[in-house]
Parts: sequence; structure tokens; C-alpha cells
Amino acid sequence: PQTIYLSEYKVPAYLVEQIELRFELFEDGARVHSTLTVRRNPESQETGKPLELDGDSLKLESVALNGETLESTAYEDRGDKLVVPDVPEQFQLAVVTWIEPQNNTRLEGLYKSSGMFCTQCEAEGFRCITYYPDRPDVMARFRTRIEADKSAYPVLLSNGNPVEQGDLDNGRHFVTWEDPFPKPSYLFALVAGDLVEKRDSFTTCSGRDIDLRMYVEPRNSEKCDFAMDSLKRAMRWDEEVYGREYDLDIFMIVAVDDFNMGAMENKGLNIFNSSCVLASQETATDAIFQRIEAIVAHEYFHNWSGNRVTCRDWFQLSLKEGFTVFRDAQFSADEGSPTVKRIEDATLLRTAQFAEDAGPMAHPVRPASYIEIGNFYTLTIYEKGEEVVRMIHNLLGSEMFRKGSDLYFERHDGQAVTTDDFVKAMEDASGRDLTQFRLWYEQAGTPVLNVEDDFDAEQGVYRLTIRQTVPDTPGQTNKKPQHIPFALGLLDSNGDALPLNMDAAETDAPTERVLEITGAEHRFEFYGLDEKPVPSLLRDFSAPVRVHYPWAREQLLFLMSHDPDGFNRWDAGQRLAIDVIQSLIGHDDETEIEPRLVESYRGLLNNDSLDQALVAKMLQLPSENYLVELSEQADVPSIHHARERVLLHLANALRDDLLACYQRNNQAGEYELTSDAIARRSLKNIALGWLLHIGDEEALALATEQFQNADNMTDRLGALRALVNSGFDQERTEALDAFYEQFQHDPQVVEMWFSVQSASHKTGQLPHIRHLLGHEAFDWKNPNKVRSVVGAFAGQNLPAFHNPDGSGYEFLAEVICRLDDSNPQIAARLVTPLSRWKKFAPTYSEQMKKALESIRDKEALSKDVYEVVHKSLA
Ligand code: HT7
Ligand code: ZN
Repeated sequence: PQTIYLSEYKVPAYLVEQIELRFELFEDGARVHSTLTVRRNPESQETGKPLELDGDSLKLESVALNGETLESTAYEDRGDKLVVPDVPEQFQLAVVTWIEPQNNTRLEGLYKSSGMFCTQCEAEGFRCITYYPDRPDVMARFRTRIEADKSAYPVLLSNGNPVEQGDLDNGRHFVTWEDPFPKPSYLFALVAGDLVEKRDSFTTCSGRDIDLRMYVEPRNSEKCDFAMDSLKRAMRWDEEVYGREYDLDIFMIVAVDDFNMGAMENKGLNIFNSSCVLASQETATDAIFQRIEAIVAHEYFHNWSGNRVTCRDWFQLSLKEGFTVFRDAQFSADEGSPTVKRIEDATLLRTAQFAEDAGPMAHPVRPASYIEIGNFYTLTIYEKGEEVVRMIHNLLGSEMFRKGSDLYFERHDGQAVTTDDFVKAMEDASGRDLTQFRLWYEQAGTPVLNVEDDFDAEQGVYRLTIRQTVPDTPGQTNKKPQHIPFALGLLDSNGDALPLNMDAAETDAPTERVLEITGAEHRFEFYGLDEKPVPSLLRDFSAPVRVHYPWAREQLLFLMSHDPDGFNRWDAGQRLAIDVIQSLIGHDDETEIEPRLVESYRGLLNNDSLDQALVAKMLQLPSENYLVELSEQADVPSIHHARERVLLHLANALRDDLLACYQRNNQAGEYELTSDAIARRSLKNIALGWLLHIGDEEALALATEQFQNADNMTDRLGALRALVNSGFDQERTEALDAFYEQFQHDPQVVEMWFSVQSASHKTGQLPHIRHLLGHEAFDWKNPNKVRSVVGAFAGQNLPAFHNPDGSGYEFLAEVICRLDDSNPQIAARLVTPLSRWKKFAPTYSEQMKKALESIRDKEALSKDVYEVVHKSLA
């Protein structure tokens, strides 16, 4: 397969002003008539270049130039390209293709899901519909006519506004849609199905009434309210915080069951994976409600950061994704607890993105090359990209950042641009020089900060020395120091915040500063101190870096209870727990477990003055995945065993406190989705899980009662998970059977049922995983089902996946090869757990490598899987 390089970017030789599409949808296929109004691009140097249109899996029926049907000698159909050598300066090209959506298992282009037609065109799906210059810098106005059987497909949707509709012969009908905003082909969408419509409306800041509509299968009609409400809140928020008003008269959301990712921001017609939009109290957990709120907002925010201003090429993907994730994170923080949101985001980044950045697929936020762009919808592009935008926000401050964002939208409205254009707008609006900062887009790898300190008691000066290095990554060595905003505070022994006097004459200094680290080594001095302070480093996780500082356990315990920065309170607790767990690895079971850890957890369990959502986060031990990420040569059984020892020790020692915490938070009353109610449910379910883990009979009775009588899914699933992870075999089986019996008709709940079992080290052993693959509710063609069984097993059930006999790896390789033929995007994503093979102790890594080699040797490997496997083995 061919590698595409950013350095080889050329402006398009031809531009498309207008595209008229006509879809004839049938059960055995679809005919697509496409008429393009094309002109040569005056900015292109490639004069005389033939017209080249992209295509994939298309059956070409005819080509006409300016109304004249072309002989087959007048063009070349190369399969992946349609080449027309002889074209004038301006012309109309009409192309007719035949496609088979009913056989499209890749879920790219036009396909069928639960009897409805739908599309997914990002990144390169439009070429599976018709021949077209399928690149984001070709922006055209779309007019789309859809024709289909009226009774089977009463709802026909596309981008923009409906302009015409009517009946046709043979029980068929049509609707025509027109989108006035020029857009790249990746934002095209079509939906046809028998769907119910839920309506609402929104009045914009300038007084325009927008029609809001959700389209779902009839059985889901009661699961739309939360997404609709989230949409309206997101629309208002974007007006208030970014000054962005919605631009069409109608905004539509559609839910589909078979979808490769979470959702898609098609202009005016967002398409969602059902699991990311449908929710009710009885079927969705609090975490799912929060995810829906964030994703609905994310897709909506793309209307400006992505659609009105889009990417010039796919190397710029983080331009829209990093900025939009930042916007949705700000929205979620404003709607809930900012500290908890930051903890969740930092956890994901430190556990999974840092791992990606240290692995064989490491790439910069703006990659320099790729083989298959589908492999670059990564945590680096999304989450690290978000952190990069957040750092600009931290460096400029809210006001200047808003000025920069206004300038960016105004300057580039209707254009396809680069990450550099974004940074330039921020520079121009604020007057700051971000030259060095741009390295965040160019250099892969997580910067490491080594922090040392000393206190000069005589002078009353505290010195911090910070050294930064950026590790080598595939294809990148000897990297330059980056520009890092480093938020800091100092505490005295009473826990009071100290003024950060940075020169001897300074008085009234602030108690928190954002230090700017730009060189390989910096020394900072703080004056006027009576005693050595306790440093609170990288507050609120102000940059996506690893910080090494020789923490003493007393310092961590102190910060856990005194740091005014909520994030660092939590982080201190995590560092302490990590230190305790790591100190047990490789030692026998007689080794003492730090008694102060127990006391600090007791303090947390009984602390009702602290934000209870933060307490719930602080009670959770670092995950096995994070402990693996922190090890040099991970030995999963040892990590699992050490973590289990700490968990069991804490649960035994705190049994009465846990029970009291459960009782206190198990309040009767109306179900609410407030932060406080969510925190209470979270605390209660953590307590229940720990108590069942130690086999507590009283807790078993509570869990059984909660499982049977819960009025919401958070509590029902919390009890189910606690039972599944307990040693109560009979109760576990009964609960799993009862749960399936009750919810078997709801695919989203069945997916939870699958993943609870697959992720559990009690139930998720390989024979049971294979059994789940044969279950009546499992479907290889549905990505959510694959993720909930195979993804949960390989990604979350570390002891079972890393079975020393290698069976977990062989199983995953077998699944990847099977899926590679039907859905290569999903197959490639599943390679991730194997791709980190070098991270594990030799007995594991050798077998992981073998599994990768067996995939590499499969015949007719897709380029998606080829790229990940070959880079992993390199
Ligand atoms: N921009 C969307 C990306 C997406 C996607 C990419 C590849 C294959 C399938 C896909 N579905 C959606 C989603 C987003 O970031 O908002
Ligand atoms: Zn996005």
C-alpha cells in the first residue's frame, strides 16, 4: 500500500462548484446519478492535468461530458480512479454508478442498518457512492434528490433544507434537499427509512426559529428527550461562549445501530451510533447520559469548528477534532463538575494516549504521513489535540482566546485550512508569539519533566529545577524542547497557599502561577518563605506531560487533604496508591500494606464537606491499564495480584465505613440527573462493589435488592457489576440471566450486558468469551457488539487477555483476521492491544509478536490492518 505524505500536498487541479445527486434506492442496490459543475483551479500549477475522480467499489454505468455520453475510450475506469483526459476549462460531467448498500459491511459510503439506508462519508466514504474528487479542500454546493419505495422508506433525508417532494409511479416517492453552504464530500449524508420523527425548536440569539428533529426507529421513540435537551443547551452555550449561531433552518439527528464510531457531524444531519444518543432512566447509566451530552454537543459544535471552517487535508484532522473536543470539554465542565471532567479527561489521556505516544503508532498531532487515514482517528488527534488547544487557552487567557477564535472563524469562514492557520489567528488576535508552541503539532511523544527542589533556609528561598526531554518516537529523534505551561502552587505546613514571590522585592504575589517552560532546563526561585513548602505541581493538569518528582508519602497524604486544586488532590491520591501497589509487586503476600493509605481512604469515605463527585473519583484505585502504562516491562498477573491485594485490604479494613457510605447515599426519592445525585449513586456503587469483592453477606443482600428494585440503570448495572465481580457464583448467574431476560430487546442494554461479562476477570475467561460470540444477540456485523465482547476482553480484562498460555492473543488475531474481510476499520482498531507488545515481559511479548505475525501473513490484508500490523512489528 501507498504512503501519503503531507509534504506532497498540492492544491486540487479542478474545483467542483455544484453537485446534483439523484439516488434511486432499491432492495438489490442503488443507482447514483451525479452531475458535477467543474472548473479548473486557477491556483493549480498543474495545467493540462487530466480530471481524476476517486472511486471505490463502484460499478460505472455511464459518463457524459457537457451532455454528450462518452465512449469508453474517452475515459479510463481504473476502479479507484476515473480519469477523463480531455476536458475544457469549465464543464459539466454526469456520472452514473451502481452500488450495493445491502452488501456493504464496511459501513463506509452508503449502507443499510436495521432496514434503513444511511451514509458515513468521513473520511473517504463518498468515493464508495460515486466518482468524485473526494478530498476536503474541494467544497461544493449539494442538491440531492432521493427516490425510494414510499411505504418502506417514508422518511428521506439529506443535508440542508427540503425544497421539493412528491409521489412517483409504483408506490415510490422522492424528496429533494438543497444545502446552501459549500461543503466537502465527507460532510454529505443521506438517510432513508421508516423512522419516527420527534420535533422541537430553538430560537437563536438573533431570533431565528430553528426546527429541531430527531429520527429514530419506532421502538426508540421514548429515548430521545435527553439528547434533544442536550442539543438545545449546546446551541445556547455555543452562542454565549463562542458567539456561534446556527445557520440552517433545520437541524436533524438520526440514530443508527450499525456505526463504526460514535457519531458524525454531517451538515444539518448528524448521524449517531444509537448507543451515543438514545437514553432513558431505565436503560442508560449516568456515564452514558454524560457521554450523550458530550457527543451531541461535540457534533453540534462541529457546525462551526469543522463544517463552516474545515480541514485542508486529512493531516489537519486535529484542526477540527482537537478544537471541537476542547469546546465539548468546556461545555461538559460548565454543565457539571469541572474538576471531575478534568480528572476523567486526564485519566484517558494518561492511560491510553500516553501509551499510544510511547508505542509503534506514535504520531504528531499533525501527522506527516499515513497509509490509511481511518487509522488516524486516534487519541493523539482528538485528546492530545484538545490539550494543545487547551494550552493555547491557558497561555492566552479566556478573553484573548475568544478573540483568537472569533478571528479564526471570521477569517476562514467557508475555507479549508490548516492547524497553522488556527495558531496564526490566535497569535494575531493576542499578539503572542507561538512559534515554539507549534512544535506541539509537529513532534510526537509525551514530554517528560524531571522536577527537583531545594530550600535555602537561611535566605528563605525555595528553588525548583525543571528539566524537559521529549522522547524519541518512530521516525523522530533528537527533538527540540517544547513550550509548556506549568501551573504551580506552594503550601505551608498548615495547608495554606503561599504567595509565589518570584523576586526578592515582590510582595502580594499570587498564590498560583502558570510558569512557562521553554528550554531544556529552567530554575525558578520563590522568596520570602519560612519553611520548605509542599509543591503542588502541574495543577489542573495544565499540560499533557509526565512529571517526575521524588514524592514522599507524607507529601502526597498532605496534598490529598489540603491542596486547593481539586485535580491535584485526586492526583496525589493516585500517586500514593500507585506507589503502594508498585511496592508490593514481586513481594510476598506478607508484605505490609501502607497503613496510612487505609486511613486516608477512611477520611475520604467520611468526608462530607468535599465535593462528593470528587470523593467518588478519589476512592477509585488506578486501573490495571494505567499501572501497565507506568511499568517498564509489564507483568500483568503480578500487577493484577498487587492491585487486588490493596483493594481487598482496603475493603476489609473499611468494611463498616463502606456500609455506612452505602446506606448514607442510598436515598429513596425521585431519580435525578444532578451532579449531587450522580455522585451519590457513584459512591454507593463503589462501596457495594468493594463489599461484594470481600464476600460480605450483608452487602450481598443489599446488592440483590438493588438489582431487583432499582428504578434506574446506574443502580441496576452497578449491582449487576458488583455481583459479576464477586465470588457469589449462583447469585451472579441468576442476575445475569434475569438481566438478559428483561432487556433482551434493547440492543444498547444487551451491549452493556456483554461488556460487563467480558471485562470481568471472574466471567471473562476465553471459553466464556467464545460462548458470548455464539450468543443469539451477538452479531459480527455490528461494531458495538464486537466492541462490547472482543474490545472489552482485550482492552479491559487484562488478566484473561494476557493469559500466559498466549490463548488471548491467538484469539484476538483470529478475530481480527475474520473482521478484516468484512469491516477493516474495526479490525484495525482491535489491533491496538497487541501493538503494545514491547511493553510486556518477554514471555508475553514474544507471544504477542507471534500473534501479530500471524495477522501479517493473512492473505489479502486490508490496508487498514496492514498499516497497524506492519508499524507494530517494525
Ligand atoms: N468526525 C467524525 C469522525 C467519524 C469517523 C471517522 C472514520 C470512520 C467513521 C467515522 N464516523 C465518524 C466524528 C467526530 O469526531 O465528531
Ligand atoms: Zn469530532
